[in-house]
Amino acid sequence: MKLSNLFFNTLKESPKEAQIISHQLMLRTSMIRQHTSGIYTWLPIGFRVLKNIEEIVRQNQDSIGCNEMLMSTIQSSELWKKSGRYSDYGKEMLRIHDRHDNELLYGPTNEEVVTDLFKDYVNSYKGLPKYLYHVQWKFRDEIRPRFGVMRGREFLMKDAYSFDLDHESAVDTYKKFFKCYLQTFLDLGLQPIPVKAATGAIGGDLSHEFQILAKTGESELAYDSKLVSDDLIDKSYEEITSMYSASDEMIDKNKSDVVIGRGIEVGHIFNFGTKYSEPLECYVLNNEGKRINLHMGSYGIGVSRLTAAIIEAYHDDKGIKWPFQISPFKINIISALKDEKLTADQDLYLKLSNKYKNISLDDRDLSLGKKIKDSELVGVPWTVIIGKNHEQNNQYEIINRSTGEKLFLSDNEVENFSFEQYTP
Ligand code: 5CA
Repeated sequence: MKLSNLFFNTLKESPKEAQIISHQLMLRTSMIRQHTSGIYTWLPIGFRVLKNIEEIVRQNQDSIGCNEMLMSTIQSSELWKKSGRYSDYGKEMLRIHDRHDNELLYGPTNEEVVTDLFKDYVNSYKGLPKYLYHVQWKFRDEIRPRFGVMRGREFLMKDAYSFDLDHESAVDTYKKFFKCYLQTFLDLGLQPIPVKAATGAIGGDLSHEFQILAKTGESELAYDSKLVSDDLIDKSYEEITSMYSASDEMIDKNKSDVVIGRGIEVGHIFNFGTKYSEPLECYVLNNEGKRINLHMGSYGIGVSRLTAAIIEAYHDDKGIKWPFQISPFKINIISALKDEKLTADQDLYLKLSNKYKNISLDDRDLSLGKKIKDSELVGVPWTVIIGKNHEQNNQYEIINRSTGEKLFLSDNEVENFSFEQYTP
């Protein structure tokens, strides 16, 4: 993309309303714009990041056999009355009346809808287990929306739902999702800490939150330092969950050998048995013709919250430092050559665009210094400068956003350079 076409501005100063660094940087780089309290427009750069995160989450869900679908944002109140949650949910639920005075709501989560859907499609135990998910906007009328998209009212969630024949098989499913979540957050460049959690409005008896460490996190955490080791993903569910980790009021202050920190909850998984399948009559018949209510779980990831959480994990005083796979642009090309030699940047742009998606070319009428500053602020992993070195020695200057290190490469070397090998 040519930056002269890109709809964005960069701000030198942090807007006053932003209290935490991710919110400040998201506003300073035109990723988001507040529409009204807790509700945001995703501007082009922010939207690119959101899509990249969504895609990594999607690939991981698909890898354990989940079916992607799309349920509506607006739901009927009927099912919620059956499950008993229509009154339980209270003021957090946005209730709407249509022209016929039917009670509708903007979905805060989808257990009821998916259970009602599933019962019509599965009637034999042979089709189980099955996993369904979607990535869809949710609305929760939070008392205190704050920190930008970190705690919004409208937010993007990946929510998956599992259907198993019995408790034992549902727990196996739960463990599968647990490991899948660890892998997802690692793929996003984050270090997840699973914490045994309260089940709240979703219900059930088995639940974990996935927290990532950040000074500005909303939850206080205490955890075994082994939980942030490199080989966590190779350990079994049992090994991992036997290590100590707790959040907020569940913290045992007398425990020794634990690290205290703050975290951001980026995912939450639940196993709640037949809590919804009973009232919504989601069952199969066994060989004696007896009704067996399905055992269910739900598994959420805060996709829009992750944009902010990743910035909390990766930034410095110059701006954002995106992990390569998340970055809105992978390489930003800046030319400092005079007009008549302008084709060198266009040539490189075309060549690199053949190899990588999402290359940017800063062709705006601005000084080299300002362009470099913007590249750093936006957090693009690599900046390629075509300047004096190119004129004199035919070399490109490559700057690594993370280390600040500069490399000087020839035409050939630039084309064959492994830009994806980058640690933020
Ligand atoms: N039905 C279950 C799992 S699908 C559920 O709704 N779980 S949840 O309430 O824990 O939400 C899942 C994830 O959505 C959370 O872990 C968090 O990362 C994200 N999330 C929840 N509320 C907000 C919010 N107000 N703003 C941004 N993200 C949120």
